[in-house]
Amino acid sequence: MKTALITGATSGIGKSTAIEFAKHNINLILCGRRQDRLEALQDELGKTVNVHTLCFDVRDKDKVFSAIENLPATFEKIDILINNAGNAHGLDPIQTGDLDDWDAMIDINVKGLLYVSKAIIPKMIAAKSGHIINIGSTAGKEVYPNGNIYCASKHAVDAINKGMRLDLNAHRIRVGAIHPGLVETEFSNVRFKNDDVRAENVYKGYDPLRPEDIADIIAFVITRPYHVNIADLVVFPTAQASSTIINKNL
Ligand code: NDP
Ligand code: 8X3
Repeated sequence: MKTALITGATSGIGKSTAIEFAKHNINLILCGRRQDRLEALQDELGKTVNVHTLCFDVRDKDKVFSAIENLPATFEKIDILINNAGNAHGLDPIQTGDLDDWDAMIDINVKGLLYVSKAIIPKMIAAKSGHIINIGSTAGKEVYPNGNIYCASKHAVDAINKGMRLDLNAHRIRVGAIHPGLVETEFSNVRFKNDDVRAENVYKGYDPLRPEDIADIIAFVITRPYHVNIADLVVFPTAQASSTIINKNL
């Protein structure tokens, strides 16, 4: 049986991916900061597969490394890494953007992804196999008004994904990114700091992607034969053509 480590497993895309992977009999290492949610998922999915939980903030370099270095023996070999933890914080013009929001996005979406990857890649190199999926965003392919630093963080994920694929090619490790458009999760609640009405409005008037849609695609990607590496995949809801063109009349 394979083992997958999923960051940001407590909500949205990460949680749906954990549920989908359990259906594929993949053992799970589930990560996030909300211990109660990790425990609830462990109770639910532990009926089907082996589940280990790691509660850490991806910004905390020491905790990331010590958690991954001290995994129980049965979870030491990680076949699949889903680098998913991340969020937008704020939606402000560059001239009025909040410095703490900028720090959060760069530290979580970029540096956190790097810390987790750096802790796991040596294990994959030693095993001469592994599959890393980086969750980017359409915000990593284009820049939209007021998206500035979130878009920059996701452009960084796009570049890191390409760099990982080049450097890990000699080690037989598969690397690819999935770049979703609008997915209804807790993403906008976080972006708008729990202004739930504003968050709900983001997804009103059209049919957005659901986290299960992305989980389904991730499951497809990881179940291809080993010689197939899906390198880069952009997924919009049908109603969306770009970050700013959304057809609310479908
Ligand atoms: P959610 O807010 O629903 O989930 C975000 C997850 O990331 C949570 O599990 C959260 O867990 C975790 N997380 C956030 N900050 C940290 C941190 N500092 N340390 C550890 N874990 C953290 O959003 P989504 O599911 O939508 O987002 C998942 C990924 O998908 C993100 O990278 C996002 O940028 C990307 N994405 C989302 C899109 C969307 O429209 N929703 C579109 C394109 C990409 P906890 O709070 O428990 O730590
Ligand atoms: C999330 C999608 O358009 O809100 O990455 O940036 S968007």
